Amino acid sequence: MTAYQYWNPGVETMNRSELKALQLEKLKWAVKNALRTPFYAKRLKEAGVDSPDVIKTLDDLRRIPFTAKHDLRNGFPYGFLSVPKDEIIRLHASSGTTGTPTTIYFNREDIARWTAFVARSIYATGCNKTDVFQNMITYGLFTGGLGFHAGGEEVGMLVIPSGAGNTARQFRLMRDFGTTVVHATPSFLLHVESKMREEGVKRESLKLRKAFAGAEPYSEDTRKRIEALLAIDVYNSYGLSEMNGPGVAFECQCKNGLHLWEDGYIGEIINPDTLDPVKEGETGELVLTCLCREATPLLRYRTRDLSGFYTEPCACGRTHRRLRRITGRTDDMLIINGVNLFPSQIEEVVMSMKEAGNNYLIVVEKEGVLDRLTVRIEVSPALFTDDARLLNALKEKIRKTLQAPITINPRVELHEYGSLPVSEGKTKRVQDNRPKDI
Ligand code: DLL
Repeated sequence: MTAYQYWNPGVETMNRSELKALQLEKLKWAVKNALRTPFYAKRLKEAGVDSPDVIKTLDDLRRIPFTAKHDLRNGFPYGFLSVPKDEIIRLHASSGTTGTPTTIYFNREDIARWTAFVARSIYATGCNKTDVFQNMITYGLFTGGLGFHAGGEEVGMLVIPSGAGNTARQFRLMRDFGTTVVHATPSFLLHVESKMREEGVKRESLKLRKAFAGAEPYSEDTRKRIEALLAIDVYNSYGLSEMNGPGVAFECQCKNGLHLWEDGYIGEIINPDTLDPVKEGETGELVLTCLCREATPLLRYRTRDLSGFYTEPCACGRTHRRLRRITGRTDDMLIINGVNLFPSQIEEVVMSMKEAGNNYLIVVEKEGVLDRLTVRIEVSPALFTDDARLLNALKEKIRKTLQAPITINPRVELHEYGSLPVSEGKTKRVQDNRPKDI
């Protein structure tokens, strides 16, 4: 029997009606904060929510309009600030693609509350103060570095702020200090494994037993691959800068969906087209309301992430609902000659094929009037050969395996192990080279 670890059993296993009562109380607090910001003062009043007293039950949440990323951008720099500037002690920002950053400000209590959620998440995976934690992710404006750093310290682990990149140094730190847990993007973990082989690092020389992997979508097959190659347990970690960063939803030792910490966040799943709630258990866009940050309130924020709630309870005893693995975003869907394709569909196939290496890239181009999909795949070192006949047979096998589930006939290019670009941060798996004005 697994002895499940709770950071705060009173809250983590609270019955659903108590949890909802707590959410209602915190929602009123969040609305009160929001009314102090220039953005919500206008937006909420227009919607008739001019006081927290309008919120009488959790269903009244639906009286609050959605907030979108472009609202945050338009509110830059201080449109969402609810406290005097001299009370804020930190900011985090994501640059996005269009240039104007989305910026979140924290006061001292906000940082403490966020840290407690990250600590709870780390503890839920079975880590404790005896662990040595190497945080192999970017520090800086990105929330993954400082967020996990503070959470790890709160748990009492020895935290090594190694940051991302430089695998040779990562291996040295792991050996010197007996690292037991690492945090990285899943693609960086795959890269670490390739480098281990290349540099002849023996698995037995390391004490590694767990990894937290998140910040980008990955499939169950990718998790299994990392677990098998590195002989560790991998826990899925979900968060976004707008909701503080990591520590929003996290897998427990059951590794079967991510507990959304519902005393910190209210989660809704909506149909992104009609904006109506989907039926219990169905997939849709995740909308989050932050109940744990004072300085920058965000209510009913449209994450664009696609997920859904599991309906059955978790064996660990936690009552906070679990989100299914995030498969992609409403905005990363590719339309190829009219067929909808999510990059995650390709990843599932690539990661389930033992012939495929750890890295791949999806390229979309125009060929005449038609779209052309090419999947560049690294091949396992043992299979890469000069024999054109063998390579062609392998290419054909991969092409057929891909074509069946995606219903698009892709061009497959095989690449030598370690030759496709690797990123230290979030990996860009899609290159859409089609002209934008067509
Ligand atoms: O990625 C926060 C974070 C840091 C999460 C470290 C986990 C670990 P952003 O840079 O704002 O924040 O990016 C947020 O990344 O809306 C999702 O689209 C995606 N994402 C994050 N975690 C996962 C995950 C951080 N576990 C955006 N699975 C989110 C799938 C994820 N996508």
